Formats: sequence, C-alpha cells, structure tokens
Amino acid sequence: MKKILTLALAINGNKILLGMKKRGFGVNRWNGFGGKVEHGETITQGAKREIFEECEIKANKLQKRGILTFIFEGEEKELEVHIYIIKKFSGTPTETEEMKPKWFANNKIPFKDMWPDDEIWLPYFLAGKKFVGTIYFKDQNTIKTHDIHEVKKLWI
Ligand code: 6U4
Repeated sequence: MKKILTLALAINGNKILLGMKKRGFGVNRWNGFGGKVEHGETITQGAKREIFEECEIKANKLQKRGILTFIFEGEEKELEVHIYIIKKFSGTPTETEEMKPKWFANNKIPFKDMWPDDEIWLPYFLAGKKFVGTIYFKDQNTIKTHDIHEVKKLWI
C-alpha cells in the first residue's frame, strides 16, 4: 500500500525554513511542512493546506523538486513523499500545535535532529536540482540503502 505525503521547505537567501515537529510521525525532528494528501485534493493542494495548518503561511507559489519513496523493513506500507520548494508565501511563519518554525543558515542545518535521509537529498534541493529515488530504512534512525539521483524532469 502506498501513501502519498507532501513536504515543503522555503528558502530565503542563504536560510532555510524548517519546523520542529511537536507530535505524530517524526516527532522531535526538524523537517519541512507537510502531511497526508486527502481525498478530493491534488497533491499541490494538499501541500498548501498542510503548510498553512502547520505554520500559518499561505504558499502562493510552489515548485515540485523531488519525489522520494520511503520503504521500512518489515512494513507493507510505502510512503511516496512529494517535496516542494515554497517560492512565494505571505504571512509570518508561526508556531502551531504541530510545528515550531525556525530559519536556519544553510551551513547550520541541524542534520543530527532530522530524518537521516535529509542529509542525502537536501544538497540537491539547496542546489536547485530535481531528484527522485527510493530509501530503504531498517528503522526510523537507520538507512539500509538508497538510490537517490538527480533528474532533469519530474513525471508528476
Ligand atoms: P497525523 O495526520 O497526525 O497522523 P502525522 O503523524 O503528523 O499525521 P503526517 O503523516 O501527516 O504526520 O506527515 C509526516 C510528514 O513527515 C510529511 O510531511 C512527510 C514527512 N516525512 C516522513 N518521512 C520522512 C523522511 N524520511 N524524511 C523527511 N520527511 C519525512 O525529510
């Protein structure tokens, strides 16, 4: 079974906007904003809804940068995560029940308090590249293998 999720990050100069996840999947990790796509909405609509729910900014322009599939050992469920850059937004990132937003300098990204895959794909993201791939996890802290690579175009 495949679950479609979104993940969105904003960049401003040499800073990147992350949020500390306060509950649920990935709790206590800095991450982008996002979640499950609901019935009746497009993936991009789902991304915009989650961004607003989690940090109260209105994403006026999103661009898809990556599609990653996460597979966990011993679990049937696969996560297909669509990663976006927030190109334009209005409002001020604000703490909610789910996330505490914070801008980080690109050379001070808190990788040790993030999902372990982020260190692999964020360099592509920060360089303006598009990427796809699959990550096989042993558990939430350990990657078994991965095959992330740059692509010229994303298929969806
Ligand atoms: P509810 O609806 O409360 O059960 P919640 O548990 O808060 O949802 P969910 O599923 O809505 O979480 O969203 C999980 C978020 O974490 C999505 O934005 C995708 C992101 N995510 C999941 N695995 C990740 C990973 N390995 N690396 C990463 N982000 C990940 O950078």
